[in-house]
Amino acid sequence: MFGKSKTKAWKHLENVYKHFSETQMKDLFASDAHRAEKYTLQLENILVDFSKNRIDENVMSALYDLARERGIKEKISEMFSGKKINTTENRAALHIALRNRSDKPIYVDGRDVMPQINATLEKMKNFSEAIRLGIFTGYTGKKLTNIVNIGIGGSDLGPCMVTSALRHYWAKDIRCYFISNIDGTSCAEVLNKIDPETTLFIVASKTFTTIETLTNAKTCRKWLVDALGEHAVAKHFIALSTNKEEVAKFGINTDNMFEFWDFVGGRYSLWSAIGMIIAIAIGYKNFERMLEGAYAMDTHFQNSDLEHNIPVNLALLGIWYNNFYNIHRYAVIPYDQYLQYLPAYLQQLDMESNGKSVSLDNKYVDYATGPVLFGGAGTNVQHSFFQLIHQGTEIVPVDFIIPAISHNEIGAHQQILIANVLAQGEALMLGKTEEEVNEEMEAAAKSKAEINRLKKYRSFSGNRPSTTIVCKKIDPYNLGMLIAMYEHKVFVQGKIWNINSFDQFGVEYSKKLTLKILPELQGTVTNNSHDSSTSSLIKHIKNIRK
Ligand code: G6Q
Repeated sequence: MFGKSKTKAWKHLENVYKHFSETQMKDLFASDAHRAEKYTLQLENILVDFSKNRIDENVMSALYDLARERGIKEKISEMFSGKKINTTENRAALHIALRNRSDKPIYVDGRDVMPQINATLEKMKNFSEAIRLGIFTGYTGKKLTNIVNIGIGGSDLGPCMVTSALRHYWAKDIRCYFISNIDGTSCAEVLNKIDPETTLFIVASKTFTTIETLTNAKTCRKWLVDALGEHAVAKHFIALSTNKEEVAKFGINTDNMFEFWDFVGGRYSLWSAIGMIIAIAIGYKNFERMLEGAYAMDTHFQNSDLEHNIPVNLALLGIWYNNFYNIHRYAVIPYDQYLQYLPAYLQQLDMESNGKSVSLDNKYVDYATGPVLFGGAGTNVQHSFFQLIHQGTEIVPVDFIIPAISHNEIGAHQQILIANVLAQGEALMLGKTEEEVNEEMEAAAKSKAEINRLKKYRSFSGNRPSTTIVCKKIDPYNLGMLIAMYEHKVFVQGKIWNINSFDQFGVEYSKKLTLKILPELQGTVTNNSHDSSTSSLIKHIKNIRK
């Protein structure tokens, strides 16, 4: 496709890079009073300012050419049409159907998937309302107010991130908990806090075969049965899955099962039944608002030209750094405490989708694909890894996300928060020269010797890229837009790299490896086929646990 056997647009970009790479953003700002305006896009209440990136018109036009060459518009249409773009698993990728608010049908194998999606949404609506109103109660008749989601990966990160992001919208008497890790601590810490009579367990697993989730669910089931008896299970356990058979085998009545389908990838599933805990916490109306927000972004993504398309622009910036500047990392820093889990969520979305090395043409790629993503909530991270982002030898492009209005407007908190995020972006871009340090220190009456000793340490190279995403307020609608924006960004990058963003054989491989070692640890099997490190670690740990 490209890489070693480079395409025209790719070669052109290499050439553009050669001439542009040393350009300083502060010079571009100085020479163009309209730069911010030129590189800002807005969709409803979300504004994306990408002017503090190492780009100019020439660079962007070459990047748009690459997107055109890769047929991005056509590929977007393919996804929305229900084509089986997940070729290695022979599946469509239809998370967009889950939030399709139009009357338009979407076909897979000639069958419209919308009726089943809408039927499940209706069932979710009824169930979540019945819980919130205390109509569906626990076995002893008490209202179910402790909602525990048991799931991992895609069946945990999305629901956990969204419920945390929308904490402000929770019903007053509802408490949400998440059990994901197989570490017994994960279960123990939650079970210690809740009362069986008022607890609903939601077992969320697409396959219903994931060892962590099933083990955690079994432990919780036993805890409940010990307290209330076997008959209580039907009133305290529901399942979210694509696998009816396994749900029944586990002992959850399939009447209490909320279905989704194989065309919904785990990391794209929070819009489906997997979002049940969200609907219970914030109410179905708000859940629906989130779907509407995502739909607004979907519509924008589908209909806007490349130049005005927010996810496309974000994707192209990532390609520019990853494949031309050889910067294979980026950070997402939400300046909002409620969004603290967003980086972890995006880490899965991005790294599981585009952490691939084989192209759709069944060839090993000879170019970089998905970058390493990390992040955390600001301002906290300014006091930890931001040192490296400001002065380290690694360049880390950053996405800053900031709501203009907080759900907790207390005194000057929000203004101080906003001042911090804007200061970071400006400082990263401008930097500070040794001359500027010199002047500053002279003004502070420092000695020549002192200035010479410290000026290098106190200077900043600058020209460090960032994108600032301002959201009016983190409400369900805007959050839906924001998440969909990142989903589509990842999609576009996958298409440019010509990889399948919708499979995850690496995740499945780890699941299998564990099942091989487990019986050895339990002493039921001996196996001599490991490398010597693994074998001696097994032996060492078994000795300690004797
Ligand atoms: C997501 C991945 C992975 C998956 C978990 C849990 O896209 O496939 O994170 O969600 O491994 O799988 P189950 O939902 O099947 O338990």
